[in-house]
Order: sequence, then C-alpha cells, then structure tokens
Amino acid sequence: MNKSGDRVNQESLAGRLIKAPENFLSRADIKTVVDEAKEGRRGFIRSAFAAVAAGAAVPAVLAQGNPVPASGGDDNILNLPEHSKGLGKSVASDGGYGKPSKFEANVQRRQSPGLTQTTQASVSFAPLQSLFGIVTPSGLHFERHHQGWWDIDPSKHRFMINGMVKTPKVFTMDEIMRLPTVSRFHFMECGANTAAEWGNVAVPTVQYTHGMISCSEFTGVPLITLLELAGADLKNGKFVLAEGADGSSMTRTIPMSLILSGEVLVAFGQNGEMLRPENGYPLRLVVPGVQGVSWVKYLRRIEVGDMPYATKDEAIHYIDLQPDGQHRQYSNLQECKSVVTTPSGGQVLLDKGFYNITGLAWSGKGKVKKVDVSVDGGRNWRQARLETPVLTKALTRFNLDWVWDGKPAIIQSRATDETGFVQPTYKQLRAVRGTRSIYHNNAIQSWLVQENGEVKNVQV
Ligand SMILES: Nc1nc2c(c(=O)[nH]1)N[C@H]1C(S)=C(S)[C@@H](COP(=O)(O)O)O[C@H]1N2
Ligand SMILES: [Mo]
Repeated sequence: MNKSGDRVNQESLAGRLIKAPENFLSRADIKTVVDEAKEGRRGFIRSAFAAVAAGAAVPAVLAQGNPVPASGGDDNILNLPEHSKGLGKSVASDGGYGKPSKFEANVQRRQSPGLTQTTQASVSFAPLQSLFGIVTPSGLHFERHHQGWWDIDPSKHRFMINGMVKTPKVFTMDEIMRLPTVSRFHFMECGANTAAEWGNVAVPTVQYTHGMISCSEFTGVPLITLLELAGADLKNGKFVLAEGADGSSMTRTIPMSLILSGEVLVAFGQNGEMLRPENGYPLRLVVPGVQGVSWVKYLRRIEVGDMPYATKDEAIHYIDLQPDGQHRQYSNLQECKSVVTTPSGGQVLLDKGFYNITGLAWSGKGKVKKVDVSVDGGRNWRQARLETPVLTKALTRFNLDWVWDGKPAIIQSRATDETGFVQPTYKQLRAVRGTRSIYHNNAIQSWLVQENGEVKNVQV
C-alpha cells in the first residue's frame, strides 16, 4: 500500500480513495492531504493506465480511472508481517462481547459542535459516511434524549394498557416476551433531522446534516395483539396515548389506523439482541414511517382514547410553522428523502478517476421506487442501482458509478417512492413550507466537489 493509501485507511476503510475526517478538516489539513495524495499517486496512476492500455479486462468505467496500482516494491507485500508468523489472540480475550477493530476507532456517533448539549436534552448523530448497507450497528444508532437515558431493570419494568379497554392490563417483560413476535427492518428518523439546513447554515458533514436517522431490525409484539388481550374498544377508540418511563414525560398520540395495520410494535429487540439502554431498553414503541419522537422509549403505558391528546410534545413542540404564520400539527409522517453519503461534506477526493457514489433513500409511505443522481447540480440525472433488499419504511442503499474529471461537481440524489412522491428541491419545499420551519426537511441535498477534491455542503 502506498503512502497516501495508508493515510486514507487510518480513518476507516469506508472509502478507499477518500479522506474522511472525524469532524472537519482545517484548510491546512486539506492542503497536506491533497499534496501527499498527488505525490504518492502520480506513479501508480501511470502504471494503472499502462495496464489498461495493455488490454487488462476491467469494466469500461473503471478503466477510465482505475485506482489500483500495479504491484512492486511494497514492503507490505514483500515482508511477512508479525500476524503471519506468530500466535493470534485467543477467543474472547477481549471480553465476551465483540468490538470493532481499533483501526475503526474514528467511526463514532458524535455530538454536533453547533448544538448546545446538556444531559437533559441531547442528540448524537450516526456516522452515515462510514456505514454500508442498510442496517445501523446498534452502537452507532443515533440518540435523542429529552431527559438523559436510563438502564432500567427489566424485572421491575411494567407495561400498562388502560383507557377504553374492557380489562386494564399490566404486563411484566416476561409476559410480553412469551407472546407471538415479529421482526422487521425499519428506519427511524427524528422529525428534526436536517433541521439546520432550513436556515442554510451549511452544517459541514452528512453525519450532522442527516445523522438523526438509523435503521434496525426490530423484534416485538404487534401492539394490536396487546390491545386485543386487554379487550380494547377498536371501534370507538380512534387514538392511543403512548407514555415513556423517563423523566421527560414523553407522551405521544398514535392514530389507531396505524395500529390496526399491525405495523406498530411494542419492541424489545434491536438487531438480534435486546434494545440498547440508549434506545429504550427494555421496551420501546416502533411506529414505522412516523417521526422518531413517536417511537416512545422506556414504554410504560398505552391509553386508548377517542381524540388526539395534544400533549406538550404535540402542542408546543413538533409543530411546523407555515408560510401564513399558522402551525401545522400532527405532521407525523417522514416523507420520501435521500442523501448521498459518499462523497459528502468534509471528505476529500484524493484524485480524479473512478468513484462509487453511494447513499441512502427512504420513505415513510412505503418502498423507495427509484433514486436519480446528478453530478451537475440537477441539470442531468442518472438512475442509481438500488441494492436489495428494498423494504417498506426501511433505508434503501443506492450506488452509482462515477468518473470524476477533476472539475467542480455538484452531487445530488432525488428519491421517488412507490406512491409516486418525488423528493423536492429546496425551492419547491420552501414554496410550500416557508423558510422558518424546524422539522420535516426532506429537500434534495447538494455536495460540491471542489477542484482540490474537498467536498462542501451547498444549497442550490
Ligand atoms: N421516553 C422517551 N422516548 C423518546 C425520547 C425520549 O427522550 N424519551 N425521544 C424521542 C425522540 S425525539 C426520538 S428522535 C427518538 C430517538 O430514539 P433513539 O434515541 O433510540 O435514536 O426517541 C423518541 N422517544
Ligand atoms: Mo426526535
């Protein structure tokens, strides 16, 4: 591996030709990275083109900018490393629960430098730029706590159903976990994801623009099953109130129509194990397609009622200021949206040539039907490949081949869902929603690749 290659991999393997800073790079850093890259790469780029000219069978798009150098003179292949000669570590010598490689230590959820953080009200963002596929590892799932998080003793946790029911019920965790369960992949997006972009403050990285979304496999009991056990009045009961057990008094109204569809889960499992404490251990509500705040953590009570509850988190917060000065309430659904995660803000492309543009798309209304990608600020669009599985109300991964010619490029993605809804531009979104909103920003994101390879957040 050449010098610049080593440097790239210090960060993470998630982008071989890309320097992905943990936060953002200073100007001086960018210059060093780009200079070193040029130094280290001139030689092997030449040999790569020579190989192509000699008729090496690589796909055309890769041949235009093949980043893989011809071998020769590299100590890392000429000398046997320690790990090929000695004894490796024994099983579980690092503890009974596996951890990521120490070389991936920079892949972290992070708090935004621009946001005031207190224990009581805090956010950490998922490192979307470093993730593959559609599942967010539980340890990197974003966090949003209105009152800090708790590690609740499951043997003492109780879940109650009351209100318009024949028999109010109190369940222990054991009683819930012996019922029939389902497992489903769904995204959860905080309604305030991408909020800062309403004000065009150009938050520097995709972690901070879009990192309040994650996608997991959740396991739990459909809420409808529990309501039936309590003899809920499913005809006159039009809404339920979901209440959490932490000090934030998190209470949200959920329409019965969502529950009747069987989609809403009382979940205890996340990615094959119990929920993480930060994500609501031992019990949380899963409300597919709906904004994160309704996914009540530390779930302790469901009340069946016939009207929306207009709780503090529905009357004061999570309302959308409209252009005419009125507030829109109960705008729960997360509409169709996508973002390119590489190349994205704060990364630096170390050379021209081939890149895999990759990103995520989702819709609270169902499946993603297609994603178009532009590299010229929205003038021309090419359809990206959607990677399987494409699941309803889950993240969908897309990829597109791209050869960067070294000139400035504006990269965008535009998702369309199965209902035909097309992700709007900022101009279209602001025309309908105004300019002073906080929540539900699903506009097309633009990343400007500058001539020096530095990628910046811009709005066009
Ligand atoms: N009990 C409780 N539930 C809660 C919250 C909370 O602070 N307390 N935060 C809500 C918000 S605003 C979001 S976006 C999601 C965040 O879930 P996560 O921390 O698992 O990502 O949980 C929701 N449920
Ligand atoms: Mo949220």
